[in-house]
Amino acid sequence: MSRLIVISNRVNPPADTAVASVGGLAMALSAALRQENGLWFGWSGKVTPRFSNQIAIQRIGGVTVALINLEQQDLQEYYNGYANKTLWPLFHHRPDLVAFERSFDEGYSRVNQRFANTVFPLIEPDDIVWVHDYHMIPMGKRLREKGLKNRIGFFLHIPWPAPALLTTLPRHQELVESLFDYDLIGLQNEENANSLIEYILQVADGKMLPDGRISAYGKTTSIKAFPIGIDAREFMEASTSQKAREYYELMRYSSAGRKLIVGVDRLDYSKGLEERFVAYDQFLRNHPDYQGNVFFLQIATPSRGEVNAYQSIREKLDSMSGHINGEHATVDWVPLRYVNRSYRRDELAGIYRAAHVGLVTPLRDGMNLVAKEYIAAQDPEDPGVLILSEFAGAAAQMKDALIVNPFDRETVAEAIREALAMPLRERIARYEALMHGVVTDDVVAWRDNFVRELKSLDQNNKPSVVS
Ligand code: ADQ
Repeated sequence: MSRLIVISNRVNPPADTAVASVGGLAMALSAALRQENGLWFGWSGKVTPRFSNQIAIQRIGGVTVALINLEQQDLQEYYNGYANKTLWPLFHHRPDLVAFERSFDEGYSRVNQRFANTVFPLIEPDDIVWVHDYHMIPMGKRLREKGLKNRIGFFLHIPWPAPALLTTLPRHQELVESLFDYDLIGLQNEENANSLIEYILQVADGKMLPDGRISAYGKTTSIKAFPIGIDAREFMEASTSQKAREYYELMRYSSAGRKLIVGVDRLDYSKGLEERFVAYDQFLRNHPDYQGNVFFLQIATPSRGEVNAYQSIREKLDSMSGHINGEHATVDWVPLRYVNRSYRRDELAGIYRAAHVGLVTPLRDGMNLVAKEYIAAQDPEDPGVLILSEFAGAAAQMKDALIVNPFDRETVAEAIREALAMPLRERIARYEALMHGVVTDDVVAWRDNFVRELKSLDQNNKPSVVS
């Protein structure tokens, strides 16, 4: 029987669906694999002094996983290095934060090769292989070099940059060429798919074929948008669970009749937290009538703490939150609660449900699952309002949110005011339209659409059903 073999950098399914794994990829893949006969291969999160190709196969939270450890040098050069100091900032439009170092390149190639060597013997002829994200771009090529003939798909969870930006990356051609060993390449939305296609046509002298496939470097592949979703049913259930109710009550009790604005993010410069704090400060300045009647809860869980850019954004936010509270707080009111810890999913669901406004304003984001979780957790009879950045992939689908430019603090401040004052009828209309999308385009639809498309390609990567 054909299995789905998922390969990603980190493998961390939550042991219990109510418990969070912070990070969109972990949430999406564990939801996608729970109902599929499959295997999830990747890094255990553990670091050992020397690399060993020993694999630990376990079952966690309904998902079968095959785990390997990284060695210290891999962690520095591949994970903290090429993945998070080179590709992540470049793909999130932050060339100022990009570090290029030869040792990072080497670490990236080495770990991809090691992953390929280790996973290869686990793959059977009928299996479908699905590789995930920027850590693993060359994985398809490495597996083909070992003789793997199976269908191999790739999905990028983060944005694909415009060609002008990508060409600043040393050996950018090599990276893009390696994508051509996949049968299918999935991106979060059309804009990202078009950026990759544009690069292939302009820089790699590629050609679009009449059947929609694209060829370059003597090979052919397919590129398509597959917008990721959440496990909407699970999240809706979580939002009415006992734990969620406790958190809902806690938030309502502690807000003492004040309106609540919520933000939930990994602590990452791409999430626009500094700009969000500035916009909230602007809102308080523009609308003194709201002083004392509203508060903003920002939950930001530290991530990638070994990378300098993450240390400095953390320091900046500590200082900004102190300033905002110092400036506006009164003896009985704190305008900003800034929290650096993670919460269980059912706790988060209760917090989202209690919030009148969900503030999701990344500067650049592949999709952003928090926007979808916020909507799924709302009370249909008295829903909150989502404010969403136009630069989140989710904005292409969630058009009934209040869409803002996160760099423009006056616009975000005005959207906060509009959201807080929005009449019930309009809130319900927007919520219903958004909820329809969240439920229809959920994580199962995402997985099924991708896998169906991958299976439909014949051995020569031609669509076997011509529509
Ligand atoms: P991320 O950058 O991690 O994901 P996002 O899509 O918002 O971003 O997912 C974050 C996940 O972590 C959500 O499920 C959220 O609930 C959870 N989370 C965040 N902070 C938390 C906290 N304090 N406590 C508990 N849980 C918390 C990457 C891309 C995104 C893309 C996803 C999926 O960067 O653009 O949407 O992958 O493809």
